[in-house]
Amino acid sequence: MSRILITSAIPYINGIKHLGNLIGSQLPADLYARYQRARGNEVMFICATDEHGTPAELAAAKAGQPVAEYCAQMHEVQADIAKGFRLSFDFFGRSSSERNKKLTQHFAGKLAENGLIEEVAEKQVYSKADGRFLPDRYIEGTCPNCGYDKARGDQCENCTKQLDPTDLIEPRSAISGSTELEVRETKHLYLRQSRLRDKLDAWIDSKSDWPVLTTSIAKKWLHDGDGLRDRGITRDLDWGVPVKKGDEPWPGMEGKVFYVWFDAPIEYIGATAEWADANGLDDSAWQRWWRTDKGAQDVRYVQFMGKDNVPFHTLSFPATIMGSGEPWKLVDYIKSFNYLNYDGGQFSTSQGRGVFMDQALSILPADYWRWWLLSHAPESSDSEFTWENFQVSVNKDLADVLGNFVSRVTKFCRAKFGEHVPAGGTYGPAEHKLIAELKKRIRAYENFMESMEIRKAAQELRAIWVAGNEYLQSAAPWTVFKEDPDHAAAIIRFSLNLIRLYAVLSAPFIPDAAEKMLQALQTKNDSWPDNVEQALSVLPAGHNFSVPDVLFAKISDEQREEWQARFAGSRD
Ligand code: B3M
Ligand code: ZN
Repeated sequence: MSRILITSAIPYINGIKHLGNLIGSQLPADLYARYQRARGNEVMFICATDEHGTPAELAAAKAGQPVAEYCAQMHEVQADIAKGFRLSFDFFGRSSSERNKKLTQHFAGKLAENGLIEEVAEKQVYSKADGRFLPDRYIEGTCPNCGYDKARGDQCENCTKQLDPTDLIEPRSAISGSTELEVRETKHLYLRQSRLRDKLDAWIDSKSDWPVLTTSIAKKWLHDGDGLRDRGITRDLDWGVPVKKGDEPWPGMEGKVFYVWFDAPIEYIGATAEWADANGLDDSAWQRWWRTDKGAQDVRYVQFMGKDNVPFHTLSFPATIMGSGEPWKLVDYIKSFNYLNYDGGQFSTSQGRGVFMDQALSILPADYWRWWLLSHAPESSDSEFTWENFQVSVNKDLADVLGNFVSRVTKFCRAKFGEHVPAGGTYGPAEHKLIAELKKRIRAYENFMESMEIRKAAQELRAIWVAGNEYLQSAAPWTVFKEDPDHAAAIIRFSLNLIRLYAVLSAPFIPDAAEKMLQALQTKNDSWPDNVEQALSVLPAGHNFSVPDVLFAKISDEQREEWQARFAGSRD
């Protein structure tokens, strides 16, 4: 049994995420977590809301709520939606937790002890109209790297470059739109990550098995850019982790907070500590996942994120961990994703374009979305959601192939043999041929799941469903029954066992349907098919079952057109 720590990038607290966000981190992380649990491994799957900094402050101001209250409320909203999508976090934490505050201050203290923090008198953009400094997202303008005109003060969404507000061309205030800006002096802490360049470089070089998308972004900012220049890790904001050196005050830094991107990844650790607290466990329970001197040397740590988050996870966060000089667990594998586009354009939170997580669940159950999103994950390039493609995928893969198989087998059995697994006959050449094919395909499926090649895993799973359908079609128990009911009984016994096998294999993708299939078969046996022959004899003759309700309803053309029109504009 292995121990696997899985984290998904933690979504900003400001508002409900769209389907592009979901497939960019949380959903593939959930797939992997479910699969690893099904294989009997010990999994710790962590996510949280990212609650600090300008995104939270701006959204709370817009909602007319105090920021703490806004965050508490939005955390519950996001937690509910995550449940709706069956995201199986072991814990869904909050970066504003006491745990994260203490850990963030602890790391800052260690970095300072190790000479990796510098106090810099810095020039910052000040808005006269707003009467305040404008850090990060409080300021927008044109990206000096790619020319995108809606770049934010902390990062360009378009080219992923990390920015400082003073880098922007033609800057304007995100609060008032004012361009009456001036540069004033203020003091901030800088993380001297450039000192860790060689260490980071060697570390990334040692990760030859990482996806190209991950290493190419890391290398780009390590070498061609100034991605590793020393960066400010404090801000003139009210909302955030107060700047302290461990438990000690930090003279000159009163009233300032840490930058949201400094404390956000630390929340992966913070949320694991929150998990221990919530379960009445002591510190050793979370430390065995995070401290290599306390058990985490045996842990494999995998992170999931969209490509825009890669620089922070390959450079800044590892710099924090390495720079602490303490034995914290570094990530072993980073699975990153391109973007999912929406119907000829981009999903956009700011413009309300696309389908948002709550809206998706209001029209169809989670499994429909999970299947489409995972089987079209933007792995090697950006991918696109269209309603036509969604309709085809759901109707063919889920309704015609899987759903139809389950329905035909259970209904035919009920009609001819009753609602129990029929006795008689034996498995013959057709069954053994399918077993041989399944053996190959299941091993391939396992390999793709292990290596997180999600589209290929989905393709293999679909092929496994198709193989069962083809078997049933050619075995034709409805014809055989007239001449040789015993033979028909063997075909149906085999097919009912296939349904159980499908439930087990499909559960990471479509957990609700898998659960319904097992319930209909009245079995709790969800053991992984290490041995395919045995797996197809789990349900013995005489075992009772019931015919389940339709697993997947088809999407009609009318529905598709209605949704297409409904989601054509922007939200609100
Ligand atoms: N909240 C960005 C995002 O939601 C940011 C990720 C933090 S991961 C530590 O895409
Ligand atoms: Zn750019």
